[in-house]
Amino acid sequence: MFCYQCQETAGGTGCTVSGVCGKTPELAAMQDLLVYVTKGLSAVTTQLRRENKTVDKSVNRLVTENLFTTITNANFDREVIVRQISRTLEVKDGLLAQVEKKDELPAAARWSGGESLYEEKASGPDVGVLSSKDEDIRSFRELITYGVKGLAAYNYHANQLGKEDTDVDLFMQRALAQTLDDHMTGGNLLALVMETGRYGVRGMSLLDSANRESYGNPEITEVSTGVRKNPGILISGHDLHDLEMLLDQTQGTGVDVYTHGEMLPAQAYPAFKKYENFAGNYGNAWWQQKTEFESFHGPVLMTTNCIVPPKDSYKNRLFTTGAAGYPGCVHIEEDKNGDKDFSALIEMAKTCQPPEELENGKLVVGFAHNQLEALADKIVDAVKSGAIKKFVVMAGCDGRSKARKYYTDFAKALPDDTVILTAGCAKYRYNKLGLGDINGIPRVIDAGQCNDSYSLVQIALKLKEAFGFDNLNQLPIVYNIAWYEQKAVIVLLSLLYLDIKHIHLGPTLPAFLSPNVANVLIKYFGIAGIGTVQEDMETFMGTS
Ligand code: SF4
Ligand code: SF3
Repeated sequence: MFCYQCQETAGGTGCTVSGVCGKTPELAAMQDLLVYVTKGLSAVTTQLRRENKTVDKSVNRLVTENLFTTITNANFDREVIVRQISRTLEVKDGLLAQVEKKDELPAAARWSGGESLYEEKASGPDVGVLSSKDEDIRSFRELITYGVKGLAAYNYHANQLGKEDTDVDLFMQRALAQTLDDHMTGGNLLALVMETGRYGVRGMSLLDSANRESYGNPEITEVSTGVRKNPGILISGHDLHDLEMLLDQTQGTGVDVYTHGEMLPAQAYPAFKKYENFAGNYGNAWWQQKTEFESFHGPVLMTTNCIVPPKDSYKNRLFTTGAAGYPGCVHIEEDKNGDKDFSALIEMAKTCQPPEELENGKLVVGFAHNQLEALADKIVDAVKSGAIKKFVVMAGCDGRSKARKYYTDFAKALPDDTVILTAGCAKYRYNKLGLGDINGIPRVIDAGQCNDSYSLVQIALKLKEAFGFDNLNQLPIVYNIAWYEQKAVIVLLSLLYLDIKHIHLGPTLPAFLSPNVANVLIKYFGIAGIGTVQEDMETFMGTS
């Protein structure tokens, strides 16, 4: 195996024996093959469209689902991946028969074979990261592929809420096809990286409107981190539609529903507040789940990444749904109407002890762009009066690397006249520090999940307008972003597309950036890594 798609890749270069995330070589091989056949399918659909032929919308869903399934910590179930490969090949073969100019298609589009051939194909020279021999071309291709994977995750959630943007789907497929095209030069691929960012903004905007139209505009909300007396179900991941179905089905059962990790921001949507059994948030970011799922005592529903391979002590209580999966854990399927039956979790919860208290505090969430726009005048005044000197965007992911303590220390060291703008699970490094407020504006402004980084962009655009600046880089905003998996890649590419300069990315730069590609990003965008807290405080604040 060779995988370097996430920040925790072994030795900072690549997982080759097994994944730090728990991915086995067998699973890695099948995920590589799934990406390969999905690219092949995308080359076929892109060619068909060029030939003015229609492609059924279900194919868009298939591409989105396949990519989402392969992001870090989403699906560890080899059988699911094998099934997706077979389904993809079947669909692809049917479409391939309609292509007139088959000679123009890459090998991945023409390859087909039964399940008995998958292993051999997956470990052969055509499949996987190392199939691109030139390290810079490989680097660009992987950067685009990971960006498109992140975009697929957001597209998937929007699709679940009945929203789609055909241009996003078509782009994803064209981009995947172009990563197979040997005529694409480094320059062409750099342009495609930027285009990926452009569609990243579009995908996040699509999901933003899907969420708001379905559940209302998030509003400032105090969330308890304590526990109640009833047994509970813990829901984690990013899928709000799953949460809605779970809340509906738990009414009157005596079972409470708690959020975990990236589900915390759901607490700010008006539509969910009507449920009396919607309890607080339990625990922290994904990587602490081994202890937190244990002490929760009740069933846990993983709607997306990040799954940590579970301990036997609670594995029977771990359920997956959507693109998430883990072998041996019950997967809740969607029926043909898109509904899911969570009765197995509810019945189990009734037999479980209530959750054990981990803490008993409050978190303030709900600063998505509408809420921030309502506060814009107050924020602008605070900046003009000098009460707020700087905003620091610290959005992104959390992870288990010890180096991430940097983000807690950095947040603590920030001067009192700075405000942190955050989104994603990176926030758990500093959202319980009690950093206070500035004239009623909290010093940690939490816009929501990683995809809600879109809200941070919206507020930056609003401030730019309020100050009459020409571009976003003139604002008193600095970027110190933490990344882990591929959704952070699409967020980063979206920021680059918006021409945001001098983003610091940590705790390490992606291993999939070759030295030359990294230099391009440094030269054009001023991207940098992180240093020590003191060094970075000087860089960002001009003070230590
Ligand atoms: Fe390694 Fe990350 Fe790939 Fe898992 S996803 S195998 S930790 S690089
Ligand atoms: Fe976190 Fe996995 Fe990326 Fe959605 S839950 S930000 S890491």
